[in-house]
Amino acid sequence: MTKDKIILHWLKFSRSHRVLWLLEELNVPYELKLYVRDKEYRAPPELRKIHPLGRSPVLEIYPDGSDTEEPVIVAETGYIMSYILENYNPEGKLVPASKKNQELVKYYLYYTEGSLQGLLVSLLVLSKTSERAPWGTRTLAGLVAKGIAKGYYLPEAKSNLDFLEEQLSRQPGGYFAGDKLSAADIILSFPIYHNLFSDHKAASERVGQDITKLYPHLNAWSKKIAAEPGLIKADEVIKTKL
Ligand SMILES: N[C@@H](CCC(=O)N[C@@H](CS)C(=O)NCC(=O)O)C(=O)O
Repeated sequence: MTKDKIILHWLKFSRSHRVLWLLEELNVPYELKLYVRDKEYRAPPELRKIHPLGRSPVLEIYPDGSDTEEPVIVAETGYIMSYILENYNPEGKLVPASKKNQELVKYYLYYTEGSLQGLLVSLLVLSKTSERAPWGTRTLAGLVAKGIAKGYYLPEAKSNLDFLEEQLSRQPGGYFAGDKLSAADIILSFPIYHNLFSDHKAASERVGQDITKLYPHLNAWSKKIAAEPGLIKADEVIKTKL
């Protein structure tokens, strides 16, 4: 077991839950620092003391538990997850057996935040346009935002979901990289399960089609993810602390 003191800076309703899940899955000891969003849905300013971008997740690591040394700060979910797997996973848990699937996991660790997540965040931001626009301009602002979403972000998001559906349909085990849970599934859980399929009715309305019918493999995978013991444990950990 590592002697490093690992602090996870976890923000409510955020991508940081995946890091908590991974730490639980690997039985890595950690401390939690919890943050709640303000009324503008932003992270509190204290997070900027840990990393200048003020985002979550962030890990603050004290090598060998020493409080006197400068901590190692690790940001960006994909990098954080690689860092944990490389440094705190001597038994190689969650690592797929084949080289091909190991490479696929790496791909998804980059892809999820690099290509997919930004599209979903942009759609969310655009959907708030009319309520944020000055009074009197709301209808027009809403129409412009809808036009941008329809003209670019929605087709791009759909093309990514088509791609993921196709990728998953080629995996007989029903996971993204092989026949068991891997870090690929954990990182994809936020955009696919939490953002879309956990409230598939709302997501279907935004997409304009029933996403459970459009993406049956992603739907079945989401149900499996919801029942994953590591995710359930991570949810429980938070429930006791919030
Ligand atoms: N690409 C970063 C994104 C981190 C990020 O933007 N996190 C959001 C939560 S989902 C955040 O901290 N938002 C705070 C804010 O917008 O004030 C990652 O993968 O970790």
